[in-house]
Amino acid sequence: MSSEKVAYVIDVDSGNLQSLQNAIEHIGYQVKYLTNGEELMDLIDNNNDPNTKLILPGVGNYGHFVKQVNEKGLREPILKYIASGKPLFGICVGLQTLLESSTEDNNVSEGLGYVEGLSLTKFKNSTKSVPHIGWNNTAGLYIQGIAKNEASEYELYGLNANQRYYFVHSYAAIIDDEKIEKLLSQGFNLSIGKYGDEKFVAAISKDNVFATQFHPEKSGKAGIKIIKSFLNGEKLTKLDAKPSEAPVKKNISGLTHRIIACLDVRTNDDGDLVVTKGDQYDVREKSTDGKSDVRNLGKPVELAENYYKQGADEVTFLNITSFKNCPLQDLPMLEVLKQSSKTVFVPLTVGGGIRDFKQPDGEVVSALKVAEMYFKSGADKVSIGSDAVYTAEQYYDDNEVPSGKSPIEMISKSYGNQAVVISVDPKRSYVADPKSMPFKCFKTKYPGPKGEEYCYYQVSVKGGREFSKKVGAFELVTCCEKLGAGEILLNCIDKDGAKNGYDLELVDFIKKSVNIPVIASSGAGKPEHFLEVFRETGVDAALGAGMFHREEYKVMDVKNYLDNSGYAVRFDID
Ligand code: 1PR
Repeated sequence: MSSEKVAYVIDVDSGNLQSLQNAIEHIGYQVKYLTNGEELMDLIDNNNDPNTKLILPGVGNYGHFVKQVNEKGLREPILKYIASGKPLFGICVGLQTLLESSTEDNNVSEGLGYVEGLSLTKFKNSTKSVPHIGWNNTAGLYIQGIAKNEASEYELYGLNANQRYYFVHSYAAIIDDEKIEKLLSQGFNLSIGKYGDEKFVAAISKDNVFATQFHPEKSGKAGIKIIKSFLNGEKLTKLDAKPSEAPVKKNISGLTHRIIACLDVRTNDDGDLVVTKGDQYDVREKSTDGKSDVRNLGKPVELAENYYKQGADEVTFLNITSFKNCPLQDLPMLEVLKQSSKTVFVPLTVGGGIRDFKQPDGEVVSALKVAEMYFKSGADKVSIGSDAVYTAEQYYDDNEVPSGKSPIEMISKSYGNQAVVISVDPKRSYVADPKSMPFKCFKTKYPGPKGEEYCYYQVSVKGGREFSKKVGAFELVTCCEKLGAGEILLNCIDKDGAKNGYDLELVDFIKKSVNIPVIASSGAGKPEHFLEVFRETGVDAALGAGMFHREEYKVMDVKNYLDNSGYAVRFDID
């Protein structure tokens, strides 16, 4: 008999399963994918191993996912598998599918109904960013047979009440005390999350079924522990230490501010793929001998792993130049993603060149297909820069009517809003009279060279080399949000590499312009700058590059500083 340990994973072509596969393999299991009802029925009928483990992962749009489940004949087989008593683990949309229904998609609303009376609704965005993206902890753990005040002394499938896990979703099973009581009376265990003033189901389990709204495969070592506990059948574990002695620094509850490490990647003049870093987007060394080599700060895969180990909540790769005359399948960034996702178990974003791609033979490959190749290589999100500007220009030219065909719309429709980040490359311009400008301006505390009291931000394409005459930063981000973008990565050409802090006025201006999360970027030089941008602007995440590459600070220095200042940050388990 083979000693191979196998995890079966349902694959209905939705989102990035590579990360889950990497996490499962990291634990020592092989992955076997099941792509339709017949294959699952075969597993139910012919596999007598009581240790069979099935995972139902889902990313992105609920309607798209449930439609795939239905069309591939999986609805009845999944329910039959559950009835067989063998273990099932639902992840994210996998959890959502176990519920009764959702309001996310008008055409497909009916879930599997395993959890009766529970439906999905959208988080309210009046006081918080939606999607809910980032690291959150449980605001209440309920385990059958264990007193409420003792539940945090236990781990449910490795889920620790004090630990933080990575969430990314706009819809949730929003719940109140009455519904919690009802589910408890039906025999469910629950982990309840809190986002703003809304409570939602973060994890649920009963008998042989366990499901999480968060992504364990993207939740660092704490998440790997959950997958391992499920695969090894470790349902309930009593912790040795009391919660106060658990390996978690401070238990400030709720969503943390994310600290992101960014790697600008390109080939240098010797043809090597390197992480580089610019000053106001100029990545070449200034030397007196007339040579101006591309600054080389290390290797992308090595640095990414390094930052993961230092505690980065996410890693972003920006391919800052196009790889000309390179067939799509040979793009070096695909391999970077493939390798990095084997060792980095937090979300990975890739940007640069997410647009319709012209192959050397002239064939044009759609931006959706390009994004899909990155997702399949291990990326969780793609970031769109230049193409977002062109899309916004077209949108305003068309009297604000969406074409339905832009990469932002196409990718977010297939992979969910959370998978589409807009990378903005703005530069400040001063103006004396805001009415003279077609772009939204604001009054600045720092007047321009001629005493101009107002400013706006031009947006650039091609890495800061050309500026749009049709849209400014406000017009760009508001348009992209309407078209389906899930997050804004807000760079700033003036501040890039300057090490003197973020452009707080810009960050505040953009944060107030949209309801989706905003990542502040450009200018971080020390941990104090992170605190400053979170305190002054309420931005959701902040990114650093040069200060980490030059090894002036580690990611953990920033986190410790924020933690000591009373800000919630994520610390992984040892
Ligand atoms: O236009 O969709 O192909 O995407 C190109 C991407 O590459 C965009 O996201 C654009 O921001 C980026 N990019 C292009 N050229 C450069 C350059 O530097 N010459 N990098 C570039 C932009 C900004 C951040 C940087 C922060 C933090 N760099 O990536 O990491 O400014 O730096 P700091 O903390 O050291 O100040 P498309």
